[in-house]
Amino acid sequence: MYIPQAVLTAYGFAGPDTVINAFGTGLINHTWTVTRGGKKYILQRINTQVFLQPEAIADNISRIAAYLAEYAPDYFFAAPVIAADGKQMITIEGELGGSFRVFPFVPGSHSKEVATSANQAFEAAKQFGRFTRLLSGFDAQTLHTTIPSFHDLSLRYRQFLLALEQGNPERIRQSAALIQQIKEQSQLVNRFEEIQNDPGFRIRVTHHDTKISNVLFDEQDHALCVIDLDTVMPGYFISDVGDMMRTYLPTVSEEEKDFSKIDVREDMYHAIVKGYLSEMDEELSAAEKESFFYAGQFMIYMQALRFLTDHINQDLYYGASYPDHNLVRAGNQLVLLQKLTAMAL
Ligand code: GN1
Ligand code: MG
Repeated sequence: MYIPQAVLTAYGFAGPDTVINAFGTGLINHTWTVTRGGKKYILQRINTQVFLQPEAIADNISRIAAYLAEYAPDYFFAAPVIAADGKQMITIEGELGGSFRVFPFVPGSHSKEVATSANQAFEAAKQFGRFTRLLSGFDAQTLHTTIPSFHDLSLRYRQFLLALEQGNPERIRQSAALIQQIKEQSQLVNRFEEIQNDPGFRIRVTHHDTKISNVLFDEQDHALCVIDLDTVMPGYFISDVGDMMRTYLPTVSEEEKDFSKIDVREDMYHAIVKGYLSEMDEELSAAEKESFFYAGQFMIYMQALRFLTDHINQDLYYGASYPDHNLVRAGNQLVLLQKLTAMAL
């Protein structure tokens, strides 16, 4: 992926003394580390096919930063670096362009690709809970929706049904077993619709991408803060708790092809609930507190749906690095869903 010279210039990174390396494994944005003058930064190119209005992200982040500075001044917030023109994002038009932004690399911090202990899951869940709690006085509805209907399970299900009508016929035939499994569990969509109509469920400032690599840890494995605020939008807590379940519970990642290795780590489940409630206990209603288990099912099922829909639509959204990549990912998520559902938690 190409970084335009104008971007490097805007951030003072032009010239031979800058070392740039690829960083992380996100599926949507491109990320690099930049080292210059003894300082380290994170440079990111936002995928503008997915985030159609990158300025909306910048505006959300500025407003959240201003709110936290006023009402939670002790909260550690990893604010973006302001470029030469005073903006927090540089947009370059054209095919080789894109929207770029830079964050300072927090000294002494690290992120993790996988959660390996219940303590890490607790720490991460606490930070995501804390983020939402500290913003409980901020009117979530005033945030821009950076990806419309991002976690709307009903819409995702309709998109899946549409793909079954209009997608690649060969791939539809090949996916028959997984399509069947998705259809058999559509009561999870009905449950989501009940939640949408339940006054016991509140819309809050929600992160929507709670994988462990979006948490910064210090050297003692104490979590410092959450990062990657691109999908911070109004939402339900089941999105955040659910994506932690989806990504911290399994023994292997969504990329694992050997499904016999997929198992649910029960201690991770309890650590997520405990960590999240350590901040959100007084915020959540009784109805919400009864939905932790559903949260996991909701997010795993939605991810299976999204991967399978994308496979049928010829990998337009996620891309594929080998044939049937998204079919394998969907199969992985359905095994995980089955393992979680079978557990009496
Ligand atoms: C995408 O880019 P990344 O890996 O942070 C996706 C998430 C999925 C995830 C699955 C904007 O996140 O919703 O859960 O892939 N983000 C977007 O790996 O679609
Ligand atoms: Mg992300």
